[in-house]
Amino acid sequence: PQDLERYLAGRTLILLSNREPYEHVRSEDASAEDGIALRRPPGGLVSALDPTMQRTRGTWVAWGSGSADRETAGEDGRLMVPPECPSYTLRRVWLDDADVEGYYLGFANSALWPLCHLLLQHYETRAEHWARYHAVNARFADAVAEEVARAPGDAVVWIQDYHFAAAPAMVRERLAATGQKAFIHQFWHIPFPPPDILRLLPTEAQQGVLRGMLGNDLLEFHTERYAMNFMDCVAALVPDVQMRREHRRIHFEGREVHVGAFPISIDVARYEGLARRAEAARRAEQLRVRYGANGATLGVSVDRIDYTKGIPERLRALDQLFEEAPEMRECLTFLVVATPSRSELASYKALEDEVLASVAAINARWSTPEWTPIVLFHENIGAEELAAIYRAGDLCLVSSLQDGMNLVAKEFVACNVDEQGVLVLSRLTGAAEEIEGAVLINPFNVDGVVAGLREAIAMPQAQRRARMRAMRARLRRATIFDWLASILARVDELAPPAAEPLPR
Ligand code: ADQ
Repeated sequence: PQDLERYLAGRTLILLSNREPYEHVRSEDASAEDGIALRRPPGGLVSALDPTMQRTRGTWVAWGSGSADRETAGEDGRLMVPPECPSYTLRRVWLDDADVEGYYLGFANSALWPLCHLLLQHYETRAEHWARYHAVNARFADAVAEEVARAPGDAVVWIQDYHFAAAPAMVRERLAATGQKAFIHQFWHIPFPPPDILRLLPTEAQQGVLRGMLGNDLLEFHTERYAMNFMDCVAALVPDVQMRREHRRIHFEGREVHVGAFPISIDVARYEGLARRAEAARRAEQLRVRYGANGATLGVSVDRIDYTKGIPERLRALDQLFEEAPEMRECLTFLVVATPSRSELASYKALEDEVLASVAAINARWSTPEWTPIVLFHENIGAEELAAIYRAGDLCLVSSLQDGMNLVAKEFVACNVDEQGVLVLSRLTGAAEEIEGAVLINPFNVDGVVAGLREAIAMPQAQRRARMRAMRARLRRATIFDWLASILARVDELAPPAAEPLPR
């Protein structure tokens, strides 16, 4: 990853994301100083960006939540991180309960999230939610503009995700008002819907989202399809724009907005390394003996409990499989890793109850004295254990109803070091457009999922190995560091040349 810095020579990166890379939390732990411990949220994005931020000494702006976060930052919300080697600035922005309710749980997660995933039955719109989202985006834009003013050299502002659709135009406005310049770009981690769906937003919010995003110089999506959907929405809903679709370029308010596909990935070497440890081999064997004894197939799935992931649909398919294929009983055990998520929202809580109830019902229906069809790990699992679970799996089922990319599919491939596993993957994920060698399914079609599972279980060893090898070879050539490099290279191409390299 070293050579990433060359793209940033002479420029300072100002990142904006909802989640922060370092979080302070109250802790009873003996090692916690003054009862406060440091937590590094898991996730590929932080692990890819943190080293780059450390080496280029940029600023990361994010939501500071909780009193321990407040106590450890200065008056202005700033602190240097990481604590053991302070090298870049974390700027925390404070939100109150009404902000979280309207901006995060409200507009971001009850309007944009379901609409972008085409799951209209979960869509809810309230004027107050949009108003808060707009106000909170403005507050983050203020913080970003202040950090641009402090940054040495030219600034590159990089905004993450659907929490900040309105922010890019706001940052641009603030910089223009103070005569500052920066290259502004945004990565959108979830799908982008076609115009008929975006039309379901009230006009003010719909215009706020599209015009906000058009404040970017470059917009990055996982796939060409999402990028095209965005261009279609702009063409249909924003007057006075010209576009060159073939060049992925929109002419808006006298500037060019570039759009592109940059499929995200994982730290492949890290996952593979975790899965190759002797401890992971031992744990995988233990799981296989415990749950996949006597040659039974061990299936695995890993998700946050979210209605986009198709967990009830997956359970329905398993139930139907045991019903129609008695020979599968006692021959297939499924390890379902499902961690609660966004539980403050009623629809997520209801889904969690539904998942628990249907696992219990399937187990009550099919269990025998020697066999339990579904084993539920209803918690967040550490990376080491997760790698062992992936390694143990004969098959991994990803059944998302719609998913921007889906990193679980890539993690399973990276961890399947014994090259005996089959990936059964929903066509409705970004990953399905990139990964060749998976058994593709449509989770809405339960019969098709059952057929896909039967195909995976029956697949001859040689074919499994050949497919898994091909998927692994391809994944190694497209890691999260390649993703980051391709985005920074594109920024380097589009941004005005830096005045001169910065001393680091
Ligand atoms: P998510 O919707 O969170 O991400 P995904 O890409 O699958 O979906 O990433 C989930 C991550 O959480 C994976 O790294 C997985 O290992 C981890 N995880 C899930 N359940 C877990 C558990 N029980 N214990 C431990 N870890 C667990 C959003 C978009 C995706 C897009 C990513 C990145 O919705 O489509 O791929 O951002 O852009």
